[in-house]
Amino acid sequence: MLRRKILLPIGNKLKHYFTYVKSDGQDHPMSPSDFTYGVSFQDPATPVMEGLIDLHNYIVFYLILIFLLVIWLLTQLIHNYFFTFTYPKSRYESTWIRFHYNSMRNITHFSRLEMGWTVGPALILALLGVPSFALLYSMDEVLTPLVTFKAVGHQWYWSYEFSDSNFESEIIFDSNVLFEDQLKQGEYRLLSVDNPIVLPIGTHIRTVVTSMDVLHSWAIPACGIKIDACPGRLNQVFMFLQREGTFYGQCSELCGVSHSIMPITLKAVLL
Ligand SMILES: [Cu+2]
Repeated sequence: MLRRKILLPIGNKLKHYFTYVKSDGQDHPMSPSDFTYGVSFQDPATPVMEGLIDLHNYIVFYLILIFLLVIWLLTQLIHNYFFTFTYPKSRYESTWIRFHYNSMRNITHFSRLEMGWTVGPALILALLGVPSFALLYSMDEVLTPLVTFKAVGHQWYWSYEFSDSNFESEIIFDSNVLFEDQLKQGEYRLLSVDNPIVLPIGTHIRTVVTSMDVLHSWAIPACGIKIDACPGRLNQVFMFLQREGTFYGQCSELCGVSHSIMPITLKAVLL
């Protein structure tokens, strides 16, 4: 009864979230990266994104400790404040008030404690700063890239240029969004483009980002990339794709009325 009336319907509802229908019409188990209602980061495709996720988890550890400490201090404060203005109604209450008075007495004008709560946060900041700077500078590291390409922002599409001397001839193409009536099964609305950029895995890639008109931002969360595209200026960013896949991003700088229709689709392939 319980199983048929309650558990099975709930299970079927949940199954809907954990499966998706592929083009063959069959339900297939989802991989964690396909999770429709995910709230965390996308699966990383580059070492930089792995580092960013690790740093995030590291910082959240301290964040939880500080949160618990502050909540504990606040409850103690409210508790003691309450007892300060309470006239004892019984012997039991007066014992409690005395206990709290005695336990709080040492907290005011306590110079060693004050030194502690000055030095403690400074130490925590240093603990957060060291891995953060290490990651920041490693992201800027220039490793001789095999492929260099240029991503140029336009109102409102991206164009890509492979005009490196490594290539026999220049490859220049525009990458426009696919509108709803152009989408095929498996493509994403406002994320899929007609000409995705195809890049090799397992090699160092340099992206040079600029803009033709206004500020745009070239961003792919799975690759840990978000870099401004400024007119008249070249910004460079490095990536080392570790796995095959299709990675999506969007322009991340408010650039005009059609800011939402200039996504980025990157296909990482094994060459
Ligand atoms: Cu833009």
